[in-house]
Amino acid sequence: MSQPLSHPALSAADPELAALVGAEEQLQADTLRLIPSENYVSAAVLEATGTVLQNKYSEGYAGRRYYEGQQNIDQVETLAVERAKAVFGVEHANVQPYSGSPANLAAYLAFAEPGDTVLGMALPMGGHLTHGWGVSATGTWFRGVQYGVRPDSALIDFDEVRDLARKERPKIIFCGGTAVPRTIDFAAFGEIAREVDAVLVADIAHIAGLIAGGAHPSPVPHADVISTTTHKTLRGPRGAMLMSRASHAKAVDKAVFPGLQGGPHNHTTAAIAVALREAAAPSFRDYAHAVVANAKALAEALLARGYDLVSGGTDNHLVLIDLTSKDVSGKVAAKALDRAGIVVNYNTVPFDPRKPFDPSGIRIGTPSLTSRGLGTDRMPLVAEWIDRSVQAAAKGDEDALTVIRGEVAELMAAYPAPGLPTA
Ligand code: DSN
Repeated sequence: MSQPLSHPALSAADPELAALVGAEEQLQADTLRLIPSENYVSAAVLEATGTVLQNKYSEGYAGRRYYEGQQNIDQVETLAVERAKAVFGVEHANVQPYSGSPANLAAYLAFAEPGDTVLGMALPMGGHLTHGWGVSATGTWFRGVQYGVRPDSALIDFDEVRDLARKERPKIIFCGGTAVPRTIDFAAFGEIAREVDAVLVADIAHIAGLIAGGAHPSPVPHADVISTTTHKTLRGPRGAMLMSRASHAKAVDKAVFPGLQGGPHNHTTAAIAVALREAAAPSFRDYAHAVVANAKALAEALLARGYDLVSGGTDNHLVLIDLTSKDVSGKVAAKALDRAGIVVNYNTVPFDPRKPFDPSGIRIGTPSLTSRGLGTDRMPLVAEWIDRSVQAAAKGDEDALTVIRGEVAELMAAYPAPGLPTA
């Protein structure tokens, strides 16, 4: 069983807050974390985020700052930039965006004017808010046109994407999303974007680690700009990057600073550099392939138990379960799973007749459990726990959930999580 980190200074200065941090460490140690956008960072990445680099202001870019005292910070940022370029094989990298939404907003600022048309995947079909969805600033300040998936296969309908692009002539096309269980065909998107003279932004936030580890095709030959967070499959700190061809470097940099942001978060930049060094190691390739192998094994085990999976399975780290046939809503199931020590999020499924706040599906993924070292042999047990929890949710059987929670904690104790202390 894990013990809370001591955090001596924090405990002395603010015991109330230190206790919450300790409780979160315990929760992350004891539970089976299946949210596909989450992970466990290494102790080295954690340490980098807690350094004095956070004390420093550095508006500008290495060698071109508006504040003095950048002797070390310039080198930190240059390391992160060069490592990003090497890991992803890109000509330009900007490591300053605070997170994924600001990174995407910078792409709008760089390549479109307010009121321009942008084409992105609809949120309920698996896209992201910032791909032009109505409630987001990107769908308010820009004219968002949205594509979806085919009703029969739940795969992206490229005929629809091409037709919309020809008709609407978007300035920007976004590909990628938050609930897409299948390989993104960057080449197909690139061809459409070139035909209509649009800038193609590949949002690889979910799959950046898989791309870095060679477990998903790279968008590099096809996309003009690549946007990613750094904390999902890439296993870095909470942050983001924008990468591009050299010809777009100036526009990207100007949009991030001074267009949208002030000083970069230098402690985050340092941790991004550490994560990218880890991503360049051979063991990261094993991790990336294991994430996918685990997701496929988990999908198979769920199918064998009669679960309906959006698109029938997965090619990546993510599985979207449609619970309609199980007579339990996504929200009820997610909350029951949480009580059983299995952490997921409820999610819409394509063409969901239910509302986003209580949709038909749950979204699960394998990055966190893979980082703890669980392999495909454990996925039938994970599927069994999910199945028993969903059945317990349908029956309101709290005792069953308590039993599962104990079983989960026992197995998790055998797989210490990176960055968390072990007894
Ligand atoms: N919140 C992220 C996710 O969970 O996929 C997307 O921004």
